[in-house]
Amino acid sequence: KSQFQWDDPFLIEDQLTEDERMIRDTARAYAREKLQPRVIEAYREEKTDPAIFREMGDLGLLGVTVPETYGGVGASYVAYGLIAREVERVDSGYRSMMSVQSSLVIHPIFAYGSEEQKRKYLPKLISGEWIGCFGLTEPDAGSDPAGMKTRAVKIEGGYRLIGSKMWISNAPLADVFVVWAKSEAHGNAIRGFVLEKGLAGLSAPKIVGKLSLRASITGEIVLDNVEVGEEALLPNVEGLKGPFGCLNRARYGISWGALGAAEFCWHAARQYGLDRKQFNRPLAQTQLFQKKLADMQTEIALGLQGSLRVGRLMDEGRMAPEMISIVKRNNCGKALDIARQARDMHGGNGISEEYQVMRHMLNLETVNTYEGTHDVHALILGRAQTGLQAFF
Ligand code: TGC
Ligand code: FAD
Repeated sequence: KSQFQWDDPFLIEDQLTEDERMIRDTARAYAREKLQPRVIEAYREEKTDPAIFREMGDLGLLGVTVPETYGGVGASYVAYGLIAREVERVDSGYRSMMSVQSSLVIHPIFAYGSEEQKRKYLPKLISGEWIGCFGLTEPDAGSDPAGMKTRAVKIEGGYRLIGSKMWISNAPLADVFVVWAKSEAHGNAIRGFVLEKGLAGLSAPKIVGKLSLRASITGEIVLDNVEVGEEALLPNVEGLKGPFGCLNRARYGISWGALGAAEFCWHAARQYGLDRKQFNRPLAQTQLFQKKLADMQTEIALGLQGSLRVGRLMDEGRMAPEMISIVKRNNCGKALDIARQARDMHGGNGISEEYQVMRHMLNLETVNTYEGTHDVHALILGRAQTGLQAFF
């Protein structure tokens, strides 16, 4: 009989390549040594350290899937998922910073940009010298981005952008803004624009008072008649499939990341149950406690296997977005349940910052909401199997 490995029941480790393990180990060491020591204070004080981008860039953890020509390492999507898992084991906010930079800023410039845009922006974004953000959501258009009001008006030699974006990760620190707007010159189709910090009329005020994802800065983007040249337009995509092509990648990464946070909570609950005695025996020696641990182990093992499969299909060019809806939705929902259980299993200590499970729980509320809410992904999957759209 083979040995059962409680913390890797389906032997995910065996299913990775040597390169993937190497990248994962780099991310794991970085997360443990550099992110973990700063996260408790960063969360309490609602502070985001911009140096994190440079640190990640130096280790090759940003834009990993981009080929070497533009500064990446041409790694697999599985490797990208593994980075998300390790970073989010520490904090969802840090994974958010990484995934926005990699999937929502580097990817659209790589996939839809001109050669000049790629040469100008990619190396500096991949090294972390420049910080990027992605503006799709608006105050009145969240789950329904087609309802956006931001517009691009044609002017001589370029465009004037008018509108505002809401809940934008990294925005107050950003040097580069990928912004989506309806362009009058393109029949009102949604088009992407790459803007740079310092443009007249462009500002990104910080949103304060978040009770979730406090280590990752979030802002608005205000576009008050921002004038840009023709070279700011992403030339190679038109319509919602532009931003969705980026979201596919970020959502996939989140499916791994959320399970990293869940693994932290599961391991913490297990250890707490082994260490703490009530009624003269370890909490871990009670049936209820063990059932909760078994549920956590099961959901995490199944979830990781699902994300790995979707990653392999992405690498083979056989990904359908609905596959990503399954793993984003399920893994975020399960991770949130696991974090809530782990919080409870720590008793009173569970609400203390020192034990960290409550921070993960609060973060996962956001992770379950952004990049398509749990229910929006259900509707995507419902539509795909009935042929009937139930959004409106
Ligand atoms: P629909 O009619 O379904 O599609 C419009 C066009 O888009 C194409 N498309 C996709 N293309 C690629 N990948 C996908 N996943 C795609 N989904 C749709 C589609 O083929 C069509 O193309 P075409 O050429 O025929 O025009 O659009 P809809 O308006 O009915 O959409 C409905 C819905 C609900 C599926 C969609 O709007 C949705 O997913 N809403 C959720 C919005 C969302 O996820 N926002 C995320 C904002 S960014 C963010 O949260 C970052 S947080 C990051 C962090 O900090 O980590
Ligand atoms: P709404 O769309 O108003 O949804 C409210 C509720 O209604 C949800 O429960 C939803 O599931 C439900 N609902 C909506 N439509 C339907 C329907 N048809 N049927 C049934 N139920 C429905 N966006 C960006 O563009 N870039 C970013 O970097 C970014 N970062 C973020 C960071 C944070 C911390 C947060 C909180 C959000 C971020 N977002 C970002 C925005 C995020 O993507 C949106 O919050 C999300 O898409 C949901 O939109 P909404 O908040 O407008 O909620």
